[in-house]
Amino acid sequence: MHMMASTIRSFACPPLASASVSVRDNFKGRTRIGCLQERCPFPQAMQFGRVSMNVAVNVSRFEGITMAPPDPILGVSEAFRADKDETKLNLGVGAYRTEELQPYVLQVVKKAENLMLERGENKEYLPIEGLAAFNKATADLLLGADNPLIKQEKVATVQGLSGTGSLRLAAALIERYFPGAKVLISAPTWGNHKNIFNDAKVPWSEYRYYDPKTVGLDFDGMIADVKAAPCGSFILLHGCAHNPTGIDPTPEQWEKIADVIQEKNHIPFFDVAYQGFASGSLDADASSVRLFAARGMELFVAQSYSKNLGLYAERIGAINVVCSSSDTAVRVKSQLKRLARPMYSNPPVHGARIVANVVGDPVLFSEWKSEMELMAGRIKDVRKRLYDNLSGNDKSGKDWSFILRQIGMFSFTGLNKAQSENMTNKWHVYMTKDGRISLAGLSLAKCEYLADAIVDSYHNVN
Ligand code: KET
Repeated sequence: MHMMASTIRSFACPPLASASVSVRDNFKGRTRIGCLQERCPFPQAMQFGRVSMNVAVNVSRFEGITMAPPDPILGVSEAFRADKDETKLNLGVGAYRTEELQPYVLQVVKKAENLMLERGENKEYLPIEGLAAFNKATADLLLGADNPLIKQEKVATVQGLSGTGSLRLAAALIERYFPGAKVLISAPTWGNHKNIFNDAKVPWSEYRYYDPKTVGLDFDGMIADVKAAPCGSFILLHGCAHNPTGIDPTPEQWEKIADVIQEKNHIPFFDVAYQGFASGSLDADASSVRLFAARGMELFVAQSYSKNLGLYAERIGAINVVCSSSDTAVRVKSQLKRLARPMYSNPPVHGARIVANVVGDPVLFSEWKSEMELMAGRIKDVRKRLYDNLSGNDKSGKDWSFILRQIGMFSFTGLNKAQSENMTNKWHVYMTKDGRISLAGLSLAKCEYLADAIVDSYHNVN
C-alpha cells in the first residue's frame, strides 16, 4: 500500500527513522505538514509534488537495517572462497572431504537415489510431521529398533529441517509450553545454539564444560551448575562428539549427569548431530541417549543426517520427544505439527526418502555402516598424523596428546582468537575463531603444513 499508492500522503511517511531523516535533509525548505495517516510514527513528514516524490521513492524503507556480521562458522567458508592463495585450507565448517579435499557423496546415497528414480516417486506434499517411513527409521536408529519405548508408542517424532530446524522446533515448543523455563548450554558449544534459543525467545545460561587447564571435561563444574539450575530446566547435551571440544563424558560420568538431572526434575535435551561419526558405530554413539531413555526419563532429541549420511544440503533430521505415555506423545506431536505448519508448512521429501531407503534396506544399511567407518577412520588417521607432525615440529616440549584424546570431526586446538587469526592471515588456514579446526576438511598430505602453522601461531602470537 505504501509503495503503490500515488497519494502524496503515503510517500510522505517512511516507516524508518533514518529514512525520514534523509527525506528531510533532501527536501529542506519544502512545506512540512503533519501526517494524516493513523498512528504514523512521523507526524512531521512532508508533503510535496510529483517530482519530489520520485526522489522520495529512492530513499530506502530499509535504511534502518544495519549490516549483520558474518556467521562465525558459515562465514568462514565465504572468506575461504574469496582467498586466491593456492595453499589455502578450509577447516571451518564441519563437512567431510576426501583425501583429495573434495566433497563426498556416499555410495549408498547414490544407490538410494537411483532406487527412487526407478520407482518414479511423486513430489506431492508430505504430511506436516514428515515421511512416515523416515520417522520410523530415525527413531529406530536413535533408540534401537527393539526399544520398548517405540513399541509402546511413547516417542513423538517429527521430521525437521535437519538438526538446526529440529532444534528450532523444539525451542518453539519450549517457549510455548514452558514459558520462562531456562535452557542450560555447555560452555563452549556449537555457535548456533545460542542463536536458536535467542530467536525462539527461550532464556538460556551456560554450564561449565571445558577446562582449559586439563584440556578436558570440567566434570565437577558441570555437575555443580546443573545442580544449581532452577528445577525443571532443560539441559542441552551433545549426544556424542561434543562440538567444538571433541570431549565427551565417560559412561560413568553420563550416569552421574543423569542422576543429577533426575534429582532436579530437569528435562534432558540431546543434540545428536554426529551419530556414527564419533566412534564409527551408530549404536555406541547413541548410548548416552539410550542410557537416559532406559531410566524412564522424558527427553528431547534433535537428530541430523548432515554429517553421517553426508546430506548437508538436503536438510534432513528430526525432533523426537520421548514421553511417559503414548497419550502424551500423541498430544506433543500434535503441537509440534501445529508449530511447524505456519513456519514452513511441511518438510522436504528427498532426504527423508534417502534415509528411509538406506536404513530400511538391510544391504544398504550395512553398506552405510562400512562407509561411515571409512569416513570416521580417515578422520582418525588425519588426527594421528597431525599429532605426529606437531610433536615432531614443536621443539618446545609442549604436550599435544590432547588432540588424540578428542573425538569426532573437530579438534579444539586451544589457539586463541589472535592465534586463530594468524592461522588465516599468514597461513591461509581458515578456521573458527574459537580455535576449532575441522579434521574432516584436512588431508594426510596437508598435516605437516598445518602443524607448521599451528606451532608458529601458538609460539609467536600472544
Ligand atoms: N548440532 C551440532 C552440534 C552441530 O555441530 C551442527 C552443525 C548442527 C546441530 C546442525 O547441523 P544441520 O546441518 O542443521 O543438521 N554443525 C556444523 C555446521 C554448521 O555450523 O551449520 C559445524 O559446526 O560446522
